[in-house]
Amino acid sequence: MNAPLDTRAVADAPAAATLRWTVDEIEALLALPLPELLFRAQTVHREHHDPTKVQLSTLLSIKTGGCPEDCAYCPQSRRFTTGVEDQPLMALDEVVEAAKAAKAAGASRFCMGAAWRGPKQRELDPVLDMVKAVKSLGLETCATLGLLKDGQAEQLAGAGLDYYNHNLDTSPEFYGDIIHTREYQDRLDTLGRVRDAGLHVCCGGIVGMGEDTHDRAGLLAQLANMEPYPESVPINALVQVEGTPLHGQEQVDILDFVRMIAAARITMPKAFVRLSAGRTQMTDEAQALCFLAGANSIFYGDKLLTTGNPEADRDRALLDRIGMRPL
Ligand code: SAM
Ligand code: DTB
Ligand code: SF4
Repeated sequence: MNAPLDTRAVADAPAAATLRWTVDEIEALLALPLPELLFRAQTVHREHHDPTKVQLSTLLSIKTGGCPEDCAYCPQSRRFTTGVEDQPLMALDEVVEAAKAAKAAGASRFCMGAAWRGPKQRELDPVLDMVKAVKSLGLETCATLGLLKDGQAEQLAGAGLDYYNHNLDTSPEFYGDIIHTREYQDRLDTLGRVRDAGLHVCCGGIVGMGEDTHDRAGLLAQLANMEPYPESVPINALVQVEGTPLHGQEQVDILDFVRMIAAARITMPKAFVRLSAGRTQMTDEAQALCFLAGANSIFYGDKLLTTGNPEADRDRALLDRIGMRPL
């Protein structure tokens, strides 16, 4: 049977020059019997978080579609015909209205997403105004604008940005099957700039793109071995959009998705682990299992960027049903 595993449940300080987590160790976590894995994840979760609290982030696509990149999962790439309508950068007042509505509905963080490879300076300037305005409403701010050049993360931090989201998406080995227009290292470089500017890092990935367990472990190892590891870790289930190369992919087994959440919790004890895209296809019971596995954040609001998310009142009913409260 399974030998007891050193899951390093409480060790989040790395020994110098050694990896906090190897890919093999994380793969072994993912292979644990589910009751064992969930117990370990819950033990870690309770050491660092109130298990009844969930953080709510609302997303807004401030610039939609027409993206030059070729991320195989993404409905916003201009290389795929998906029916997403291109929209230029939104006006400041529209963004502020959406942020006010998100706050009134109970969100604590507002995340602005743009379908860019990365922002040009003339594109970043109006986003800085949006960050300032959203921050002044008393919301935490997050942006996901693609690759950042030197100095851009500092400008965002200066405007009052709290978090920058930039996902690694998958393991370094599988990455080349999904994206060809930018390298894994480009993403790591942007994450380094974000960290150096003093911003909180939001970084995670997608499950269900055809990757194997080794790739899932490889993604988590990349994240967990960052120094420090990300404060926020979105785990997305692929939302299959017709016209994207990944449409028609075999659906991920929901219990494997739960395992991924649990392994993220164990390997990054203090992080907010976000049960992200893909919730519209999940039952209340599946989502409850994700919370039991250590998820403590969700995207809240009727839309993600271009695809659907559960209605806000359905989410409030779900949280009520399982006795969880917004943070
Ligand atoms: N263009 C910027 C970039 O790629 O960094 C920011 C927006 S991009 C849509 C943010 C993230 O959304 C991607 O890195 C990916 O992890 C996630 N995402 C995009 N399409 C998705 C889909 N169909 N299913 C699940 N996650 C998706
Ligand atoms: C993240 O990890 N997931 C969010 C957010 N960060 C930007 C995006 C999910 C997008 C799902 C597809 C869509 O709605 O376009
Ligand atoms: Fe563009 Fe971001 Fe979509 Fe990739 S994930 S195609 S960079 S919007």
